[in-house]
Amino acid sequence: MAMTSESGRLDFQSKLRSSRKITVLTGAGVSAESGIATFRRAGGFWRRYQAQDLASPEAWARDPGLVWEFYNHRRTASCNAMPNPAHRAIATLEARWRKAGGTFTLLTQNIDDLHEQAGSQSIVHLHGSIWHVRCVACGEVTPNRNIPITPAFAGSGSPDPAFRARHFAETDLPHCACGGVLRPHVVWFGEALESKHLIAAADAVNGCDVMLVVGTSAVVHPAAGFVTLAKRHGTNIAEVNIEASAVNDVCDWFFEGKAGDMLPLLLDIEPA
Ligand code: BJW
Ligand code: ZN
Repeated sequence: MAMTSESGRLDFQSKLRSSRKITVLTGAGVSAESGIATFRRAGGFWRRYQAQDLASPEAWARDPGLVWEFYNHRRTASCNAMPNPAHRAIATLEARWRKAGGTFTLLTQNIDDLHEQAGSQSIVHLHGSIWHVRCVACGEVTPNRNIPITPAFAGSGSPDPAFRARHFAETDLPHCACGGVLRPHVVWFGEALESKHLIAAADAVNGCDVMLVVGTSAVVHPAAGFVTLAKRHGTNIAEVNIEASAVNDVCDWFFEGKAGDMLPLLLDIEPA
């Protein structure tokens, strides 16, 4: 749909103000202004790889050291990043709605914790967390903020295609107390999202008055499917993005621009 006009913005804000239940879906674009790379297009390259090609069980099976190097680099970027005005505007909206007795859920595809740092509370991390690891042998999930992930990865992870890559041996990888190799606790292509997250997302969509879709290309399922599901439930949907996403045609409003510029203005309202 075409970019929403000024009167459309007022229409959106009026609808939002009278909403009891709000659900927000975010993607990599919401963290872009915090310096965290997106997945697709030009911004999604790490060395000669497209980011989503490393976020796969096939890449892990082929070369877990390379995958850990990629995540080690992203952990460093996430550690150095700060929430931006978009994260803060979403957190403020939640606080206002909670105080007024409304319901608010943030569904994020992002594995960083910038939403939490901004103060968001009701968050569903659909694709996992960069700050957790999981044992491939016993399945135990543990928080882990080590940078580098093991001493062998010190100084590794440069995204520069000219970087002289080295091969990491099995002994260089992080290990669980049981002896199994640890992997990032994230959801790769072909892997199932945690059922508790799918249930929470379905609950958030069910009966929601307004859904806000921010900074996602909306090509990855099931996350993108929650937008079309909301539409089928009769929810009004607003998109904030620098370009139209794959779900743009089901949106009632399209606010074209950077999330950090648009959200503080759009969400500067109190519940009715
Ligand atoms: C700005 C901005 C600014 C920039 N301001 N905006 C139905 C149909 C078709 C396919 C499928 C389907 N159901 C399942 C599939 C298969 C697959 C899939 O979706 N494939 C499609 C790509 C074709 N899905 C899966 O495999 C999922 N699993 C599954 O369905 O399992 C079923 C199963 C059941 C039972 C047993 C076994 C299996 C899993 C999907 C996992 C996705 N994982 C990743 C990696 C996570 C870990 C990590 O981060 O490393 O998730 S891939 C990657 O894509 C990552 C992201 O969360 C996700 C979405 O990307 P996102 O956030 O949209 O980023 P970009 O880069 O694409 O877009 C950025 C946007 O921001 C752009 O629009 C910009 O314009 C915008 N932007 N700057 C505002 N400043
Ligand atoms: Zn283990």
